[in-house]
Formats: sequence, structure tokens, C-alpha cells
Amino acid sequence: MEKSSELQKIENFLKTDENIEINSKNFEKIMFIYKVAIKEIENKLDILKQESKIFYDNDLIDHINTRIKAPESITTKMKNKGLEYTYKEMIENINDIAGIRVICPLKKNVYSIRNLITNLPGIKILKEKDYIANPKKSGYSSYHMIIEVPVALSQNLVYVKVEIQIRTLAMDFWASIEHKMKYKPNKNITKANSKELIQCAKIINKLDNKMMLINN
Ligand code: 0O2
Repeated sequence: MEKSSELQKIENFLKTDENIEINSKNFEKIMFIYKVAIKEIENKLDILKQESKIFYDNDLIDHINTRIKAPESITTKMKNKGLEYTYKEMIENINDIAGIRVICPLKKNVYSIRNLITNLPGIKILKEKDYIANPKKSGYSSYHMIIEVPVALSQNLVYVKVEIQIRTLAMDFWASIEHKMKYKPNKNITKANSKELIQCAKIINKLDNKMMLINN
């Protein structure tokens, strides 16, 4: 087969109108493509991390975490969104199958990283949500980007969606603990606990602002 030079969607070369079968070859192929997309973008972010340190003596990025969404989390999210159980629906509507979290020391770093990602060649920005300027009701604070990354396979060039969450170390501390306590289903926490968590998120925000002032 000749390699197509056109960037295309995964849907165009895999049979994605089929129903999702978690243990099938098709599922494995799709997840492989998402894993490659993660590698591509993780590599680029790691270069930015090292470059900022070596060239500008700046710790722009503290660390980077990546994950592929668990099959059960994908199907639960699809059920909650009322989607049909096809690969096509999954690829089109579940934006965080490939997820990257970039953790930085200071709040201002979040926006610098966002701008650097925006300028990466070949990357398309599909959606951005600034939960730092507008935190969620829960108190959750983070900058979200849904991007499309070109992935070069032997026969095809495909665009793959990746979700990037950018947040400070302090925001990450809050989000990790809160996620364990409350975010996953079947975990009931009291209203009083929720209020306390919102209070903690406000303290974290103050702390982040103070750290930035001290740093300046
Ligand atoms: P998990 O287990 O982290 O994967 P979209 O379809 O992209 O428009 P989406 O994905 O429904 O919108 O919503 P959103 O809020 O933009 O991003 C969802 C992700 O943000 C979550 O993924 C969490 O990782 C994180 N998040 C959102 N709200 C909260 C919160 O209140 N607390 C914490 N700790 N994390 C939050 P998942 O798939 O829901 O979960």
C-alpha cells in the first residue's frame, strides 16, 4: 500500500462504525495510535522543559505525567454522555483518551506553557478551558487544552486528539486528593467535606498568588 501524504482521521482507515469490543484487535490498534500521540507530545514537552532549564535557567515545568484512559472509564464516560458504543462515537466525542498533565511551579508558568504549546508546529488547538480564571464549582483549578497531534504511521498520517491539563504543584496536590476522595463514582462525601474542599482550593489559590509575588 502506498503511504498517503494527506493527514486523515483515524476513522478513515480503521473500521470505526463497529461496536466497541475492549478485547478486540481494533481496540488495540486505536489505543496504540493514542499511545503514539502521547509519546509525540510528551517528547516535545520534555524538550521545552530541558530547554527552559539549560538556556534560560528557568524551571518552567516541574514534571509531566501521561496516561491512557482505562477502557472502563471510556465506556462509563460514553454512557454518561448518552453516546452509542461505536469506535466512531468514542473517537469523535471522548477527548481525553490520551491525557497529559504538565505540572509547573508557578501560576504564570501555566500560561507560558500554554503559549509554547500553541506555537508547536503541526499542532492544532481544538478547545481550551481556563479553570484557573474560572474554577469549577468543586474548587477545581487547572488549564485544559484539547489538541490534535499529527501521528506518522508507516502507511498513514493521522490526527489524534490529546487532552493536556496544565496546573501548578499546589493545584495538583489539591486535585489529586480531591479526585481520590470524591470525583470517581460510588464515593460519597458529605456536604461539609465538599465545603471544606472548596475552602482548601481557595487557600491553594492564595498560596499560588503569594508564591508568584515572592518569586517576582
Ligand atoms: P479522569 O479520571 O481524570 O479521567 P469535554 O468532553 O472535553 O468537553 P469533559 O472531559 O467532560 O469535557 O470535562 P472537563 O471538565 O473539561 O475535563 C474533565 C477532566 O478534568 C476530568 O476527567 C478530570 O481529570 C478533571 N476534572 C474536572 N473536574 C474536576 C474536579 O472537580 N476535580 C478533579 N480532581 N478533577 C476534575 P474525567 O474523565 O472526568 O476523570
